[in-house]
Amino acid sequence: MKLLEFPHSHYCEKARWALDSKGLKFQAIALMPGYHIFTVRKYAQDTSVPVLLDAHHAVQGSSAIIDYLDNKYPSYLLSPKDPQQLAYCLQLEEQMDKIMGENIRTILYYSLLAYPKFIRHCFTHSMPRVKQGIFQIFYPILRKKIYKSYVISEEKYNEARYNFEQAMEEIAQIIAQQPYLLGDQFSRADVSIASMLSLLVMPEQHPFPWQDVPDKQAREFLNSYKGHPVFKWTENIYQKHRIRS
Ligand SMILES: N[C@@H](CCC(=O)N[C@@H](CS)C(=O)NCC(=O)O)C(=O)O
Repeated sequence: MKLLEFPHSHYCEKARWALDSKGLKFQAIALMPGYHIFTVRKYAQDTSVPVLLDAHHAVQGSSAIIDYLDNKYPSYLLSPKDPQQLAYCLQLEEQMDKIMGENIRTILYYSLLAYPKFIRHCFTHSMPRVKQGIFQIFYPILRKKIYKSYVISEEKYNEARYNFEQAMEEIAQIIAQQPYLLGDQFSRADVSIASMLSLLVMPEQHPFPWQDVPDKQAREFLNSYKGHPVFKWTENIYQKHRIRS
């Protein structure tokens, strides 16, 4: 199996985690941003990663990848079997993939796009030097594209800060009562939300080689959540459940 990815992407981390949790061997293939659309479009309708390639199947999107893997490899399930729990789980996953996942991306890119070396590391650390050089050359174009797609404006940044905070409080209320988002059972909801927060927590069990964040505003944002119960919960979930195959 192959996973088309951007190494630092929290949605790609979610897909990798699902593969690892089932003990499946796969090759993660980092794509060059911008050019990725030509590769991804060979297999899928949209241009986004992750995309899982398994024999004759191409599965795009982190949630669809979990659906596919649970269906094909049911001996260890991430989806709950009970239909009511499943409906709640999928709704929470979808909501938090959006509110946590999209907003943390906006917040971090807002400050960090000004640091080409840092962004180059995020996308190309596993690539040969020549590709890193190509990334550097095209970065000014890519920077504008990322800003336009994911940051948009200062107003959107402020909205993202507010919405992210609300989502953190919502999750804090759930995990105050129970160890996992569905109660006593570890599930895809935990994988999803912990993955969305991997960019905040930067856990050591995560396969990405984290670098120090070069920007003061971004550092202040990250540090402001260090004592938060959901930050600690994410660290614990990573420690207990992020086993790499
Ligand atoms: N809902 C999707 C979101 C995936 C997504 O937003 N991927 C971003 C990277 S974080 C991407 O590939 N962006 C480039 C593009 O859409 O062409 C999922 O869960 O996989």
